[in-house]
Amino acid sequence: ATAEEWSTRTIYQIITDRFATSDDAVHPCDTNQRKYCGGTWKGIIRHLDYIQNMGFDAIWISPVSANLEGNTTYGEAFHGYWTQDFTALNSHFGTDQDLRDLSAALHSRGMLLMLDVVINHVAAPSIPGKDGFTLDGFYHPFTDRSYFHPQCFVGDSRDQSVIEQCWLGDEAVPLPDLNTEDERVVQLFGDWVRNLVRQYSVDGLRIDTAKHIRKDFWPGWGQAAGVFTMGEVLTDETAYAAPYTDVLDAILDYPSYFQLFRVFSSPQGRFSDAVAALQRAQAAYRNGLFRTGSFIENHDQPRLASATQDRALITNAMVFSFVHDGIPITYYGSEQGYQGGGDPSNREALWLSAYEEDKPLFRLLQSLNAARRQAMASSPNFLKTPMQFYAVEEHSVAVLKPPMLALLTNVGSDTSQGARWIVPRAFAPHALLIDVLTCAPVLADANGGVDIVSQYGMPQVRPFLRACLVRAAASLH
Ligand code: ABC
Ligand code: CA
Repeated sequence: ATAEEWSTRTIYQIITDRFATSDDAVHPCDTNQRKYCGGTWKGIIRHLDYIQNMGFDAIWISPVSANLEGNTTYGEAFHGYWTQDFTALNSHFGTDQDLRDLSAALHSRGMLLMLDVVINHVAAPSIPGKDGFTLDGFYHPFTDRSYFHPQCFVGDSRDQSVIEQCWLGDEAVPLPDLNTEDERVVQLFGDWVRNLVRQYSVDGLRIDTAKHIRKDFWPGWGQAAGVFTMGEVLTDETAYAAPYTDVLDAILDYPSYFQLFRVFSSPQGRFSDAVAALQRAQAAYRNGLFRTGSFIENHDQPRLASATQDRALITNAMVFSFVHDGIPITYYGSEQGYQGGGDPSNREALWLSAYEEDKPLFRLLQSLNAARRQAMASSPNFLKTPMQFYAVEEHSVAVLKPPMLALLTNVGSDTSQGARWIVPRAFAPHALLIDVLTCAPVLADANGGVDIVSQYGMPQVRPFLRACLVRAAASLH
């Protein structure tokens, strides 16, 4: 699918090993062990109703290539980022047929499949020369050391040539870096991705470690892929991330993430900082924030609920992601209130939740997906209108993306401090607005402005449409 098609979607991010087992067996799963827990592609197929009921119409799953087997200092390759053989699938996740079935099952529901792909590196059980390990003959199709950059570790270097040509990982689990300057490697990866996309009817790609490969590698490779590409550029600097939006369809918006996490994880965070970051991104990225991946959690970062238990803050964070210009991405488990901290604690098994749908955050995501869909349907310009920020205060902000208006605050539920949003001329005079979360009606004033005071730190979403009815229908169901 194209970037255009993806921009209408919302994505549910899955760690394949941790989402669902093939037969719904409830395997124990201690995240600290960093071992395979038994999740599979078949398991995902069994629980597509769960994802679709929440309102998502796309999923992003773990890398699918065959990984290093056995244990390491950092456990097993359950996350899928430790490729050994690009020409084979990770058999822990299922068979070739299972992956095709998953793709077909998604498509028959009108959903899209995004694969995570790792082409910067492979993984090694040891540094070359130690414990009898050698790069020669260990990997496919990169059969000998001539396909790799010489060993040196990226560490915390800020030198871009080191970032691109040295190795990630460390001496315990090195990630040998492929020589993506070598034409043979360029050719092999072009063929590889073309086949991968075709074989499994893949709709989009999340590109791991995009900043660790030279920028001019990406356009040709993206052309070979022929589908939407979204790069992971892990940085907190907008100016560093921006050039990657010229060579890929989109990036995951990490620079804004860091500010948003700060604001939504504590009443100490300031909206002025977050808004500044978002506006920098709107100005610096090739398509502004359109098509960027917007997220507050993923498998590398601590879950929001590990930093705050305040339902009001968490609700505000979720709301924002759905009023965003970009593509909202929700990390599996947040709907169940999962609270894991950083890697590996944030990779909990979802089957331990019993996939309970009658949960407040599950319902919230349902409402927000429905509201976003209604906004798109009722207003053809919704996706093309950049969000605008009004009434920016340290602890509150109004985000207007017509017909949606999100009134956000991080004062939290534990305070007598209120928030007040005054937004002039946002709607038609005397327009009837309905809060998506509470169904409460509000009338805009004679100039189409609103003046609203918050209760208990909860956000308000007031689109001029009947999202409320959609929600009522969804909760009957
Ligand atoms: C394993 C263990 C970890 C252990 C680590 C050494 O080894 O599980 O507990 O600490 C996969 C697995 C991981 C595994 C790694 C390494 O492989 O999922 O569990 O960790 O073996 C991608 C994926 C990620 C994946 C890989 C590797 C890459 O999303 O899941 O990890 O294929 C760099 C890369 C980034 C990469 C990340 C893990 O490492 O750029 O693409 N993610 C700074 C640097 C970043 C760096 C980051 C983390 O540190 O600028 O380049 O990311 O090391 C500050 C933050 C900083 C941050 C800056 C920008 O902002 O505090 O951390 O970035 O505020
Ligand atoms: Ca590299």
